[in-house]
Amino acid sequence: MSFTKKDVVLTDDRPKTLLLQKHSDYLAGYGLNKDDFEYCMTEYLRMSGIYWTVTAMELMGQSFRMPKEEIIEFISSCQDSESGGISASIGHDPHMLYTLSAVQILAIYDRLDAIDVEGVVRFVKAMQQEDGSFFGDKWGEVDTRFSFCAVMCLSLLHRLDAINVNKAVEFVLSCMNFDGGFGSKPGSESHAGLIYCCVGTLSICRRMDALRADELAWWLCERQLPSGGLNGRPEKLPDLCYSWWVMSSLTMLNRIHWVDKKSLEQFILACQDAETGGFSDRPGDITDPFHTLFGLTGLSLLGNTNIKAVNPTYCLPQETIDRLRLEPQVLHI
Ligand code: GRG
Repeated sequence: MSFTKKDVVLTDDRPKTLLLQKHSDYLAGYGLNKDDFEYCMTEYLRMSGIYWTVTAMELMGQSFRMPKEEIIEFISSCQDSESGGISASIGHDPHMLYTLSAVQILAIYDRLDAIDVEGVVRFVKAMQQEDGSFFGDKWGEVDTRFSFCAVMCLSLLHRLDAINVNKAVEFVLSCMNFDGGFGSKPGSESHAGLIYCCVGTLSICRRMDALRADELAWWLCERQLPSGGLNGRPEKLPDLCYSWWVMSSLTMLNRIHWVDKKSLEQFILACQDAETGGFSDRPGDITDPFHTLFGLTGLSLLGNTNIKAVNPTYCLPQETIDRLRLEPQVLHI
């Protein structure tokens, strides 16, 4: 019996070099027409969309093309004065995901003074539950993504002391599975996106010692398919964004060399669109800012020197992390 993995084929007409200028033009033009259908349909995640774009432009050295003051003004109008949390767009409900994106953008811009920092701290603290987990918002969904949002957000504000860090770590560790991976809550299937969140939480809280590093890294490197691309869990197609979720985790685990870097690089380059600019999930699909960021960050982790260094824990330019004097933990063995 033979087993074939679900995969894609990289045809010879796909791009093989990095098209930086195209990506800068694509992102600079994205959202210029506020009536555009795709732009309107993504209002519910606008704050994260701005984070993906601002970070990608920074990493390409193209930040001067972004309307910085307009973005800062927008972020401050999205903060809810009562709860202190930040929403995806004006008039939406505050949520941990968008609070983190807003803080990340302001960290890049060195403009954390533009929001009520104590309000953000109050919001994040109020989301922590008795078992150490975090709600995403007042409606009470629990997910390891929100644990990561909480600790990353507070660490960028130098206010990790506001929550019970030991309990936050304890909850994340209760989500560890038999394969060394993590899911969204205790007993949930291991998934590379959630593994990034859990490893990132432990990196910020400096508890990387609690991981089963070899087992976890083995599971992560098994995500690579014959095309060179990575999937997020067994039996799934490759998706460019796992070049970030998997490779950032392996970088924090100091085991990035367990993946075939050359074939992953070829897969990432093949996901570029030579006409429109930007990257897509798989070769030939429509591009978007989310995959454009993770294509660039994936290449940065692989050592491409045309892109600035990205920090594997924070998914922010390393220069931002250095300026804030943050020291996320990376395994040395
Ligand atoms: C600072 C970069 C950064 C992120 C903040 C929100 C968050 C923290 C992390 C999200 C991690 C995550 C869950 C990523 C997965 C995203 C994704 C492609 C989900 C799709 O799920 P499925 O089931 O995908 O459709 P597969 O590939 O398994 O079919």
